[in-house]
Amino acid sequence: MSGIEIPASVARAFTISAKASIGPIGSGHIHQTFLVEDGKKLVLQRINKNVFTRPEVIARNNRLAADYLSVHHPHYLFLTALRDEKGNELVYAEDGFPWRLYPHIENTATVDFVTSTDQVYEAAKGFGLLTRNLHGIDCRQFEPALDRFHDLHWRYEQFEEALNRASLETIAKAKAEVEQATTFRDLVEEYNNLVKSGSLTLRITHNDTKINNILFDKLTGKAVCVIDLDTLMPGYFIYDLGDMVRTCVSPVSEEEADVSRIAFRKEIYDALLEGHLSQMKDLLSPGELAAVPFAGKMMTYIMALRFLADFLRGNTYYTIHYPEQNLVRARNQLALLQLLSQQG
Ligand code: GN1
Ligand code: MG
Repeated sequence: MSGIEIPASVARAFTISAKASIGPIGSGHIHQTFLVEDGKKLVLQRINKNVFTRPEVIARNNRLAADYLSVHHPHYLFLTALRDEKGNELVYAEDGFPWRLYPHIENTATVDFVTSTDQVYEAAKGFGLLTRNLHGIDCRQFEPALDRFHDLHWRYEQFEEALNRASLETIAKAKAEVEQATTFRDLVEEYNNLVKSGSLTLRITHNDTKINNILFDKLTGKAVCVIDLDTLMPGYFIYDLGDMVRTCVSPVSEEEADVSRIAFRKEIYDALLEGHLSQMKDLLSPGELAAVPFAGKMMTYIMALRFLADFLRGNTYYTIHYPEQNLVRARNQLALLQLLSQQG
């Protein structure tokens, strides 16, 4: 259990009855998410306002996308928050934390790791379709919900800063990971050069395309819709492609402590690329297509640096269930990065 109670004022605003059964759902690292069964099933979420300091920006970005899609792709299933009785999508509890409510999509499920090429093809197609359907929307209308979210250069600087401020005891625990992380520093240069070259186009990207952010139909295995739209904002396609590579190619998730179980599955990678390009290929320039092999390395490196920086800072950002969890995650991501780098 998450240990967080649903405030009475929030339950009232969303007309959730006292009889409702409420339990945790999902495996996100940032918010608290609950499945509410109250006649019908609903998904209630407490937004972590320490991370998303301006939750209205998320709501506005999502609204822009929803309005555009309802005109240009009316049959596309885009999940939007339900409104309370006053018409608000965000309901603020007394402690200042905002809450929101979503419909629960029946007969769907998420997965934490990929088990087949069909499944990864579906997921990659699903995430690609989101960006494809939003092609044509004016990106300048969107505000970043989180600044410099996938800016590898900035993430590296944040890691260095965390290292400079960490205690000697913490650094000693993370010695091997810190050393390994610095050996991939060239990827930062590669990222900077790619951005400077101007060959990447800003599009509306999901920016959190890990495999458990897509709902699959339980019966057919088809991708039904994408979830977790907090970071729907302008970005480069390599962010979404890269995060899929990061979370799909290995048979184990980022939580796996036994690095010997991490592997690069070529057939999964190929199917992923095929699925994504089935939606994106005609939108991508030759310069963008040339950046495909960089995508997975870049996003895996970002997560290694972010997990490691959080460990060095004393675990202030990601939810952890045991003290060394962020270090384990960083080690896991560095092992995966090593494998991805061997692919070229
Ligand atoms: C966080 O909370 P969740 O699981 O949706 C993080 C992502 C990371 C992910 C790693 C806002 O996402 O960027 O890729 O953890 N989201 C934020 O599992 O930092
Ligand atoms: Mg997320």
